[in-house]
Amino acid sequence: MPLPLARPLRRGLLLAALYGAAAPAWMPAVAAPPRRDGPRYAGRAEVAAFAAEVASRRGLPRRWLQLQLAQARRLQAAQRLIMPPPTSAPPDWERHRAQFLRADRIAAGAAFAQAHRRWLAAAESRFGVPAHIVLGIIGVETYYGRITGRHRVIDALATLAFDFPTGRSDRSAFFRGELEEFLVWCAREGADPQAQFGSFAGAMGLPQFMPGSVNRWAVDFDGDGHTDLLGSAADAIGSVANYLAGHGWQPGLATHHAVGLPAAEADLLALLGPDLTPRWSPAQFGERGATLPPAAHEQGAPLALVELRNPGRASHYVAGTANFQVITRYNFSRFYAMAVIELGEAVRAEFDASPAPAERPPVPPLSAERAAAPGR
Ligand SMILES: [Ca+2]
Repeated sequence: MPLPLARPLRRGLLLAALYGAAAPAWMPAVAAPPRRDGPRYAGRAEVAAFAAEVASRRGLPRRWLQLQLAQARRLQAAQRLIMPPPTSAPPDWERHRAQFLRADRIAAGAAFAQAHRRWLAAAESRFGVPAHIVLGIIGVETYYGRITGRHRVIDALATLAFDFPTGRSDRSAFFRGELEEFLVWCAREGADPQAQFGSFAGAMGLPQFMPGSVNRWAVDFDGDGHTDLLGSAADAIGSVANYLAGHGWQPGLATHHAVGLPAAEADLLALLGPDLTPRWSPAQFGERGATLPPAAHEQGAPLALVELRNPGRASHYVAGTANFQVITRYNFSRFYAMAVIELGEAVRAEFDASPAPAERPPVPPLSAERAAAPGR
């Protein structure tokens, strides 16, 4: 294990600063980091014990771990935002959809698709995950790199590991694990733990992977020797596709089909399962009085009736496949999955409709892409 070196992996931010307004649309916006005025974690007995545990468990230098953790500061925003709001509005699919299916986000997605089309094609070829699904996830997560989080990851994770707020189920053990994974990643990459920025919960980069997911699912898709989900759109694209493939994505299977509802409420209730697991064949949908397009019958794959609620108004329904459920492994929410799919489809349509720029360089053959993208 090489000794960790200070190499901030924020090439995207640095490039965006250098290029100014000419920076490509997908690049992260440059924003001043928030003030860091919480108390440091130096001197806390449980932090020192954690450093010793991680040192022995993961073979990292104990002194380096202690030095890094001692510089972490308690982040009030993490404590506040990890708590659910006191009065949250009931789930509303149309409102949720409207947050993401906006013309500006769709245009940003088309620009991102244009800039990185060869990596999207390479990821689709290698992992079987369609480009528009990857585009939907990166667009919902970070607006194509514009909103990747302004909090120091080490502050966020240390706060939730050692000062998880009371009043809800304690998830500090999960965040201790994520803090450990973060330090392992920094050591492996030679990245400075004090210079990594992400969400209030420690999610990182264009796809907002938690550090444990970075270590398990992220890939060095551009083959530069580093796994960099913030500075390398190629790595982000390959990593999202690898994550979905690793969670059971079935190449060629649609995510969902339109569905006509049965007339009888008993049939509707029967088709609405307890979760998103596809339990019914298209023929069984038909027996319950639900109608499906020919493609659903041709594919023949099991389906789940997915309700997307609109309080006070009619719900929206689709027939979800196993691939719909796979998207919820990224974020456990049917609204999330449907927003990813619809944003991805809108970006694809925008990209397909936009004229090819005169200066668009030729796309290398996919075989060359595969050669440039080494193994997981
Ligand atoms: Ca890379």
